[in-house]
Amino acid sequence: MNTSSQFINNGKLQPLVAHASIPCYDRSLVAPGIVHLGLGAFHRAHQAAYTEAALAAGDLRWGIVGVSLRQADTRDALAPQDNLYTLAIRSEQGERLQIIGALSKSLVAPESPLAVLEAMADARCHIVSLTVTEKGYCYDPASRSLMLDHPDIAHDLANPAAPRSAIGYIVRALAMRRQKNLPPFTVLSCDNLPANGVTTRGLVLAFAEKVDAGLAAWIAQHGAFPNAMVDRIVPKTTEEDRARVAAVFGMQDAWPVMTEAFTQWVVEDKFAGPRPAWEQAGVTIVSDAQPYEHAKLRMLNGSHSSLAYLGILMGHTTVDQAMRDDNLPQFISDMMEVEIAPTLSRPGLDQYRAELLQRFRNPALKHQLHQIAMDGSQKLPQRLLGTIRARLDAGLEIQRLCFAVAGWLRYLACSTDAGDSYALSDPLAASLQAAAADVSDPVLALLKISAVFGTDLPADPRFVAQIRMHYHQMAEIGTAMALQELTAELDVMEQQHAG
Ligand code: CS2
Repeated sequence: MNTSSQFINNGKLQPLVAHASIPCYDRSLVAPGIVHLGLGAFHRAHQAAYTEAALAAGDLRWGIVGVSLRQADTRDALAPQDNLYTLAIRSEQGERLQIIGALSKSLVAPESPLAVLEAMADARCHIVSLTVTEKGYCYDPASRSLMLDHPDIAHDLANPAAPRSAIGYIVRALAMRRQKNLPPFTVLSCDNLPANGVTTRGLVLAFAEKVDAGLAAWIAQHGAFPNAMVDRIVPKTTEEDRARVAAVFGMQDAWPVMTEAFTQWVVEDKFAGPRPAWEQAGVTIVSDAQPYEHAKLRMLNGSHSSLAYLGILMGHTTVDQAMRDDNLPQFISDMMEVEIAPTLSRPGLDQYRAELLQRFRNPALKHQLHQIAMDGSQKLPQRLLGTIRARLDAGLEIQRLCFAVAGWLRYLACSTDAGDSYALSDPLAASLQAAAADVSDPVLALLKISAVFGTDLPADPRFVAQIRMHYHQMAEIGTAMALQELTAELDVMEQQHAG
């Protein structure tokens, strides 16, 4: 294996054309049209790839200034290689490599907050996009209201000129633009939140109102926060991935990104100013993204989280491995078909389900269940609990959804059924773990965490009874056996219904 110590950069792209597509435009002419907060792998495999196509089509206004809000690792990896990186698109058929040039600059916010604010307040910047994960919004997941006592929000309200949080940066930069008589940028959330644009708008306005009522009114009147549904599976890059890219190139890429061939982005046509011609790169521009976003959060992410919690308890490691389990794939497929799809309004749900199952089976991705399992407190409300509420309102069965939620409660005890332990990564980890260890009634203690379950679900006897039953069944006979029994029972019930 050739593991040269040379790194890719602008001057070393030509020899790579035999192995990868490379930027075909003059990177030195690109303007900083987008500031992106949250420079993780997902952004680099998704929005940056669409923007790369817009740049390649000749519109050089859309270079991306990527901002890491916490760590320096991405900037440290990418800046020495002129912010170039490899996108490796993997399927069962093989791998396609593309070098992405859309990232013009990478910044680390805690090191240079002013540079970040100046980039956002630059007249050439028209869009501030975000992938800061659910917890980066500093909101209460159940009510989606800004947590004024969140340490980052409290800090930013006290020091608005030197923010830490994404919301603090956005409000400060908008204030700077207003002062400069510039129009606001469009705030484009690309996280898996329900109504991500509307939700972000609510948080930005709640923060702005605390700082300056005039500013809040200006944002409310002129600001734009389109909702968007984003979709592409992006597992964490491993050392093996780096070595593979280096072996092909004969040159290192400090941080390539791995993904699947499938990609989707549905964005509402509600921009405050210009935007890239993303539709020519395959983005679907719509007037209302909600049907897509609901379907994606409930079908894809709901299934993903269920696979993660149940799969981990059963001893699986990756999504494709869990999809080779004897009972899990059928359970997931039935959960989507019988319990989730009827709550949705997007057309083509049968085909969507089939595509999702196919994507989950992709053996080339090695998507770790623990990656999906993290931050469950922030994910469950929109992935599973909203669906449960919709079904309860309609008087419908919630068995499979509750089995998955019970799986999360069991997962919080940090031990697989075989007794292997793991760490819990969740902003509410301390209270979740304390409740999971409650000696008298762990289920009740967990369901009382209102940031996750609200106050309605723990008060609903249908929900509580289902969760209790599955939780105790899993504890007694193990997750695999509990799943097998549930599947057999539901098969009989559903056949009787059909007959
Ligand atoms: C996953 C998502 O990590 C997770 O929670 O469910 O990142 C998922 O892979 C993407 O939303 C797919 O678009």
